[in-house]
Amino acid sequence: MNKKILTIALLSASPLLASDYTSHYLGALDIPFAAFVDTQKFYDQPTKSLTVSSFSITNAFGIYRVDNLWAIPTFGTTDMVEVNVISENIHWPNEAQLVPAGVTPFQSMTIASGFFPPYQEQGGIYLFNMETQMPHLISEAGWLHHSVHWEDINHDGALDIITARAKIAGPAGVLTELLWLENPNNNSITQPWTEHTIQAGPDVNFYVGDLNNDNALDIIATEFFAQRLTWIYETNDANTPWGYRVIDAELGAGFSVSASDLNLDGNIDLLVTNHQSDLSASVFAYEVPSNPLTEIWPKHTLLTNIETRKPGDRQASPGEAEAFHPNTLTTFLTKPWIYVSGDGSMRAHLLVPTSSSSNNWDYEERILHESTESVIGTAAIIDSNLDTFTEIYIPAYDEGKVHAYTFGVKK
Ligand SMILES: [Ca+2]
Ligand SMILES: [Ca+2]
Ligand SMILES: [Ca+2]
Ligand SMILES: [Ca+2]
Repeated sequence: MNKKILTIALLSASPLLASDYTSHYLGALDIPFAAFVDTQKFYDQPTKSLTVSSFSITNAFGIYRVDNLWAIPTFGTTDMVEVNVISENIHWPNEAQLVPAGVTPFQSMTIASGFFPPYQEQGGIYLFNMETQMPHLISEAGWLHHSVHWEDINHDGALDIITARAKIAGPAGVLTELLWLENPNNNSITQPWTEHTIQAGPDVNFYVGDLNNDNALDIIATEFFAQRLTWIYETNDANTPWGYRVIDAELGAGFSVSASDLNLDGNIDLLVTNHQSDLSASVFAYEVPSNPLTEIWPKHTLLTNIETRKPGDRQASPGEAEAFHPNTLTTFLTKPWIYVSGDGSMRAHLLVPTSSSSNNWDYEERILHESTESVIGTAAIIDSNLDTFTEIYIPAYDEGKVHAYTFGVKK
């Protein structure tokens, strides 16, 4: 074999340059009412575990933990793992996230909880001591919260919490706000943390980062009730510490937001979904302009007309969207694919870029998973066995299952 042929043979076998990937079903875990799935690294585990939040109007609530996740893709089966209870006592848990090291003198999680009444009443942010299984409410009760983000807002060396919340307030409508909870910096979790309102409007999901590299925080909120996408930014002015701008007033009921370089032009982009019951159900990308205060944020529709197939008044589509690489070796080398949990579409959708050009925002839609009866919740995307191929763990809420998929090179 001459050298040239050998080189071509090696390249064609390399997942780095493979143009396409196929998915493989690995099996399912049984978890009743599985709604949100995430991965976290617990101190007593060598690799990341799966955490699953579950809730139901039948008052079944739970946060579960699945260890030995590496065994699922490695053995091609879900039989090797077991599902353990973290808590079944928090009403309507949404995201459960490990607290960063050093914040509490023991391993703890934040549990953001609450839903529409009557599940609003006990909603709030709980610090959950994993050693004693004791939850401590550190925010005002009676609001529905979805998640938290840790950031030292007042620069005192102690991480504080940014969160968004909403309260159904009867005839007055809905109260919404983005706020931060001030860490008392004394290891105390038995008293409420001081609340600082940032901005009315944000309510469920938000992203925190520095999008324009000016060392000032940017928060992007998908306002569900006000139906718009907004930018909240840190200023240098102590009297007006936060600014606010509407990016898109035509979003519809805002749902998920994340940030990554989708078109591989070196600049971070926003990946946003709405949550609509009609054919305006969509996935959008927004580019961050060089002057985010004065310029339009260019908007691209990546997927629209998502059909809500689940019957019922409150059903809508999609859920969250997340950029990922089917093979982690191609990170930074090729455009990411996009995973979309369909929620009421009862499908898990994949968006595969059809061009490597950064001016092209076209995607081919593929259906990774389809259910006949179940809404699809928030998935976890991770290479659980470190073989460079990514796994996706997809909760099918009404089936009480978490389906596992992995990827391989298309032959
Ligand atoms: Ca602080
Ligand atoms: Ca910034
Ligand atoms: Ca970009
Ligand atoms: Ca893998």
